[in-house]
Amino acid sequence: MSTPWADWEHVVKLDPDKSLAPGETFEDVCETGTDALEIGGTTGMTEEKMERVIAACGTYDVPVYQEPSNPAVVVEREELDGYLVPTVLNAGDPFWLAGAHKEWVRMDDVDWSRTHAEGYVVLNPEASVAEYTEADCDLSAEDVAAYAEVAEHQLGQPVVYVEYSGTFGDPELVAAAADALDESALFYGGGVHDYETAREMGRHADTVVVGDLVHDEGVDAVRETVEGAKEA
Ligand code: 1GP
Repeated sequence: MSTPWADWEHVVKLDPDKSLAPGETFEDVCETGTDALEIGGTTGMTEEKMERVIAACGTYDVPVYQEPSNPAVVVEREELDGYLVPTVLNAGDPFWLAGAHKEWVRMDDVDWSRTHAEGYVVLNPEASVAEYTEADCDLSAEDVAAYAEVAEHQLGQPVVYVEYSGTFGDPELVAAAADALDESALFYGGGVHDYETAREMGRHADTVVVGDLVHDEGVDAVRETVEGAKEA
């Protein structure tokens, strides 16, 4: 199995429903030193918005992956290196475990050779992804570790994603997930906003994902997080 994320220490997640910081371009984002771009967002997504961002990012020397939040926004474009497709392990609504995926397979001719599963554990109850999926965020470190083990060994998912979108998470829970994994990679995302926060989570996670910061603060702040993740 190919594992393109094996060397990723830092990823920028671009939300096509949000704009970049004033005066900045996608080229600037690609020059921060980040290892890959994930294009995805939970709300307000359309195929057109996805296509616009993917087309704009695809001309630089950074891999571009789509992370679709629902089957209707999956796009096929030559600029894409592949798809990172979430399942939400602690979703209250099973649609987000396999239902959305079933609809996708019915609609599209899925290119499985470029499609990789991410097992999400959603932990910020205030985040729209938590509301959307009715996630049970009231989890202990042991719960998170157990979900990580299920993702790897029961479901065969090559990536486990501890998701605190919008807030900085509990490093102990991230460490517990890391300890539970053998081969699968651990992504962490949520509230990473400077060198220290990136370094802290980078000590536990294989890959640190930065989202809002690129839209709210811009590329100088993102560059600091790249350094933090890489020096962890
Ligand atoms: C969101 O995990 C990512 O899916 C990043 O979170 O926007 O809080 O950086 P932030």
